[in-house]
Amino acid sequence: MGMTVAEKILAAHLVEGEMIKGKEIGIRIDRTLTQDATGTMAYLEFEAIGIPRVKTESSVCYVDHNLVQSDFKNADDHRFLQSIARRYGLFFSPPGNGISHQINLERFGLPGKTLLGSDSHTPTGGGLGMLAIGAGGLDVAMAMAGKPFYLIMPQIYGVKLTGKLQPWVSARDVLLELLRRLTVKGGVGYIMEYFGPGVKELSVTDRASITNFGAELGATTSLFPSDENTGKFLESQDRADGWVELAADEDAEYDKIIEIDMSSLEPLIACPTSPDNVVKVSEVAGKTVSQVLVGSCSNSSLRDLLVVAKTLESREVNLDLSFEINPGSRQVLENMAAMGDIQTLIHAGARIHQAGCLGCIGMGQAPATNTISLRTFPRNFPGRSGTKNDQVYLCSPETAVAAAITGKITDPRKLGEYPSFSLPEKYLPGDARIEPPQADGSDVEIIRGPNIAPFPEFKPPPENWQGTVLLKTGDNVTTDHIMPAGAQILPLRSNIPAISEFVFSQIDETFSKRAKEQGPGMVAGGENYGQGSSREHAALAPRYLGVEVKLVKSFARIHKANLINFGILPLTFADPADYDLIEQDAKIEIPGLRRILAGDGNQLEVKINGETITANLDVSSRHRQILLAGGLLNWARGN
Ligand code: MIC
Ligand code: SF4
Repeated sequence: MGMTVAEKILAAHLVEGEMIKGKEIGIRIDRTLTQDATGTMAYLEFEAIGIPRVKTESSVCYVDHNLVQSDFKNADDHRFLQSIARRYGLFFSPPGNGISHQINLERFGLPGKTLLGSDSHTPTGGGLGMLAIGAGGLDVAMAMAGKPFYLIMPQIYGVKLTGKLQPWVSARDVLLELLRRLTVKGGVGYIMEYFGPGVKELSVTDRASITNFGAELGATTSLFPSDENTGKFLESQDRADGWVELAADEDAEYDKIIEIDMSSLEPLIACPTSPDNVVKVSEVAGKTVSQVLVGSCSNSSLRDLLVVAKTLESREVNLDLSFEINPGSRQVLENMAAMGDIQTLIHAGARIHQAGCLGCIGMGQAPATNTISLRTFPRNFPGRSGTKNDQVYLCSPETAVAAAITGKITDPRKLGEYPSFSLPEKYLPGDARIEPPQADGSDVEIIRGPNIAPFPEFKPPPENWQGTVLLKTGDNVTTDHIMPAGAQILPLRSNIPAISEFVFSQIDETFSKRAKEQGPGMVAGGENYGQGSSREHAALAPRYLGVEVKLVKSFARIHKANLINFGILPLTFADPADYDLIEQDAKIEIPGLRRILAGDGNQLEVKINGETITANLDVSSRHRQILLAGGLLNWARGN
């Protein structure tokens, strides 16, 4: 039987297991990326593994998230990361260079390679035909140490693209349509693979915008084939020698297929507070907007900013709103400047920021109280912008600029003729500040600021587990609920005792205090628990507070892997109706836990205030060893 592109790349990198859907496999990782907010912890973990130099083909350490330096903490972390890169043989991309995923497209990504990144939007690289997967920092640290990356062999969801996008409709609307149809859980357990005649109508950056936003479907990753457009893009980046053609075999079989006729799409928008709350722009048109932000790893390539600049030629930004541009990279900024389009943006009234994540993760740019903010970002989870009860809508650059002009949500087709623009045959590289690895970094001193706390130690689980339900949550709880980000909390990413004070603070401000007082704890939840970010802090910080068990209806992929890595038992209800039996403060017992972990049974008994229910323990034998050891680092040290 023929293979899909994803299956071909997996087969070429398989080092453990068999490619049977639903079974665990281990794959070789060619390349890694980290960003600063997850990177500090990933490198503390890498140091704990004790390898003198990264063993990958190439590894890049980016600083793109924590850019606001309101005290010493972020600046200290930047210097720590630079010294780590120099010591252990990594490329280093300093603050101001741009977002990891955009720079990976421009300067590093190649078709057919595997990339593991400590950020959930790593699949952006799938626009180039890369198998690019997001994971927790510890998994990335293991990959840098030359160890395989383990994942459940996903099913393949074929997305057949036909037709051609109409003026004022762009790649962003393709994924908004998929989110509308499939929801934020629709991709769990799948790789989304794009095929069909519509593929050739999309440039690499359009494709990357789609594979990036595909993270919101909960998919393991998303990818496109590598074709002539891929070759052309690499050529424009002076990297044509890395091009290989990659296509699915004629007789490849997809586990599911969904078709999108791009000609029939119209501008779409995700309403507060979930990326799948999608309607046509025309349905919410007329609402007053106070802020429009164009940027983020979803939509800040040169193409995206050019369409905005060209639309603003001889137009002005509405006086009642703040219109802000967060360029994806220094390369984008430099090319825009060389083409003269920065001037158009400045003249029209845009606020132009340094390249980076910024407001996308609440690092500044919080919107005003009770006002609408339109963003070309991938996430609008509640409070993520930094403002309580925020009203963030997610849309394309075209819809964003239409609102910037009119001051209201506006169908961009109302603006008249679509602007014409062309992309450079050769981009200015904009990579002068990317520091290559040192030949020998063994003498480099690691610079640690006072905010960098040592990695906490965790004990293996007892034979009979006893604890208390510390919190009961609903469906689709995000990692932003569990471990919020934002300008106040993000600088604590390298200090687990300090950041743990904020665990679940969005839902219940007393959580961390109660957890510390009540001893071993359990958190109960609904479907798709832990969707969103790859931040392992959403497992590590609760574990530090004594959360040792999670019992939910279903888990998001990366979060479940992070729970296991830090020795938290990931259980699901055998009968989802049992969710109703659980209440906060209930007493929980799991008798014979170590015996069960040491065996191969995939169900166990959980006593809730003395009443017994059955829970599923859906983990591999490797996971069992890790859980028995109290986490991956303990396990790795003992092996
Ligand atoms: C996000 O978009 O949520 C982040 C911030 O980039 C996270 C990583 C983090 O929390 O540091 C992600 O997507 O994994
Ligand atoms: Fe940065 Fe936002 Fe992309 Fe996350 S989603 S990497 S915060 S730009």
